[in-house]
Amino acid sequence: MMRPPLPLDLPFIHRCLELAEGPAAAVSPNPLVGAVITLNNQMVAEGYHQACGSAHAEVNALEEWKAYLQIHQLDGEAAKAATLYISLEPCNHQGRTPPCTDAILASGIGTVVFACTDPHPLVQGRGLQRLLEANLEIRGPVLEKEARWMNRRFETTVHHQRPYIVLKWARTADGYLDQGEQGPGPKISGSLAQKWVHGLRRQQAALLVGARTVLVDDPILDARLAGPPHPRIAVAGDSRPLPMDLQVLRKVPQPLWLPWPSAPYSLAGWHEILLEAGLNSLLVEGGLKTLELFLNEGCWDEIHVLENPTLRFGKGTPAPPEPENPLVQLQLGTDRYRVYLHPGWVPGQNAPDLNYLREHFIPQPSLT
Ligand code: AOF
Ligand code: ZN
Repeated sequence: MMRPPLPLDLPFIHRCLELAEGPAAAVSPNPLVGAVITLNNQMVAEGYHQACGSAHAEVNALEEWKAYLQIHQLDGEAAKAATLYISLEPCNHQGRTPPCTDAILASGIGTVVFACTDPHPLVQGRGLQRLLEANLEIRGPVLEKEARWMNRRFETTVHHQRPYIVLKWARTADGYLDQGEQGPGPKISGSLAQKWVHGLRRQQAALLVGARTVLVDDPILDARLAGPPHPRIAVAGDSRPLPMDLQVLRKVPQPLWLPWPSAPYSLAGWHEILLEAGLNSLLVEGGLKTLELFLNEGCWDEIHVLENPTLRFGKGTPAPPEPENPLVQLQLGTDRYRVYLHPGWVPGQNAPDLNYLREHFIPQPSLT
């Protein structure tokens, strides 16, 4: 039977979201999912989806549950009294892994509480339906906006057939990205901001830079200050080969190549290539021309700007204009940090409320 959630469901679904929220780079193109199993309102098992192709969250939690049953010498009757909490409706189809509904039914667990349904065309309520038909009690949705927001990369691919797009740039106090003809110039951001950028990188499936930026800046483009997984590297440009002694090519000899769009500008081709490669999110790190491709089409979800308030170049490549009303504005070490959310994301409607969103973008203590 489908029932509305109970107040006691909230903390357990909250824990599912906490478990799930990991490095999105590892699970792409899949969603982030967390699961908890309770018995008499005590948490006895938990699990999360760790990487694309590996076991789903509920399967991992069920493994722990089986061990709990054995240790405490409990039988099937205990399973009937147990509740499985899950941040996403269980799948009911054979993908890279078998349907989770089979595993849930085999476990004999009597109640399932979910945060949100799975928008994947092969699921869309079918997972819940199957469990209902087998007479399980189902409660939900719980924290639906928060759960969908956590999976905004996955949701964007399903609903808009494109990756979730994050633009990022660093600028001087007088509004320059680099010193233009004179080369990149001194590093703009301080060490704390760089650490934060590495955290932002490992949350996306891929990093994109223009070929010219790779040549001129010779960046390393990984997430070493935050740790693995490192996102895939994509390079935009014409097909001329780049010198193999560039730092990024020494590490990743074959980056994903995105041919520069020809007139009229269209990013649709890039979206196709990225989705085909299983990449559900993209951090665009420049240069200006590459950023402008996305800005001119209004094709972005988040913009992150780091500004060094004491560094001035006087001339060079101007930073793109910023939208109005940053969602977050704070000091990050020696830098000013601003985050913008595309107006298509409306707090309280297709995204969580403003306070939740702001909190979401405040750097985590582990990075400070
Ligand atoms: C769940 N629990 O933890 C996840 C789900 O190829 P597969 O087998 O990994 O299936 C991927 C699809 O399964 C993915 O598109 C999404 O619809 C769902 N993800 N479902 O029950 C999980 N990660
Ligand atoms: Zn599944």
